[in-house]
Amino acid sequence: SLSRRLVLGLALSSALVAGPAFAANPVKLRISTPAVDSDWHAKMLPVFKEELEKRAPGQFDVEIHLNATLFKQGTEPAAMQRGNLEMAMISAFDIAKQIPEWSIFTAGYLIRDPEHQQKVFASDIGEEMYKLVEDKMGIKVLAVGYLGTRQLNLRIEKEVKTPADLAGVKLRMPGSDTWLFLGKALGANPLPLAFGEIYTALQTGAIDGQDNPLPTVRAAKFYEVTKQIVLTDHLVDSIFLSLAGATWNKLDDKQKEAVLEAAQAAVAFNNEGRIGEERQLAADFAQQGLKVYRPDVEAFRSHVQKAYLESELSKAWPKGMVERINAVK
Ligand code: KDO
Repeated sequence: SLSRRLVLGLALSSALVAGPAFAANPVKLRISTPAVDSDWHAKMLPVFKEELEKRAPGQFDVEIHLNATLFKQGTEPAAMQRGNLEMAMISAFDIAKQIPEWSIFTAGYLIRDPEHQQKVFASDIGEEMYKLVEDKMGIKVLAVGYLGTRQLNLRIEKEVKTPADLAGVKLRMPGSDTWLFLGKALGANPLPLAFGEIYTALQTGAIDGQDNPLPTVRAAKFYEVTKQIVLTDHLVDSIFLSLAGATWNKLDDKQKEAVLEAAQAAVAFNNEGRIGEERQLAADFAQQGLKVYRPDVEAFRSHVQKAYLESELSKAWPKGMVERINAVK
């Protein structure tokens, strides 16, 4: 029939036309993350989806997969590189596995605060470092979000004032060399474990503690199975909202702009919510009966900075980069 031929003809022409996807055939963007639903970096994903829909109606099909149900924590970059996943929120630790220069952003006590983080990545430093990710990993970083400032959260009652007090303490870290290095630099005995297994490990005593920003301690309910929070402020952590290069390259300029703007809107939502909540949470946890205190932060800072500067990791850092990062005001 004529209408059948018309439909076939349309389908054929849309398959042949390069450039913007047709509304009937939107670009699928599956996002995989270990984040739990009430954490800010999970809540920012529907914002990304809405903002993108506003800017490019019908052109994208954003699918959000939380709790590492689609891909295991840390496997997202490889999945994007192999063409099995379109989007993820990756960490500097994930990137450092493939680009040693990036381990600079895994170092404790380098980025000073969320504002410093935003400024560093908005500067030529960010431009250079993102280009490495694009060139060497084929991954496009869309925007950097503030994951929060990492603190120690322990189930044991021992008071921790200096790195020496962490000797023998089984501290869960995410599973990669650079994460374990950070745990060791803090003075602890680091054990690798996926995010989704922390709660049970705390509950059963398989680990003595974990480190995460306070909003995550709340969202994942770690406060239910721990006794204290030691405010070390040891890592101002980032999360990079990223797109597989193959997907990025399929987009036309307008779609690229829409994706970048939606990513910015999402991280702005995350940053605002997280920074506001983070200010409140120490007091909230104390009120719930957890012991919350500031250790000798200078002792942690000098111990951690020394460990990084004397390590193999820092040999791969771009020349002069520490100074350039420090100079960002
Ligand atoms: C974690 O496993 O402790 C961590 O905070 C590491 C981050 O890089 C990130 O993967 C995060 O978990 C997840 O998004 C869960 O919040």
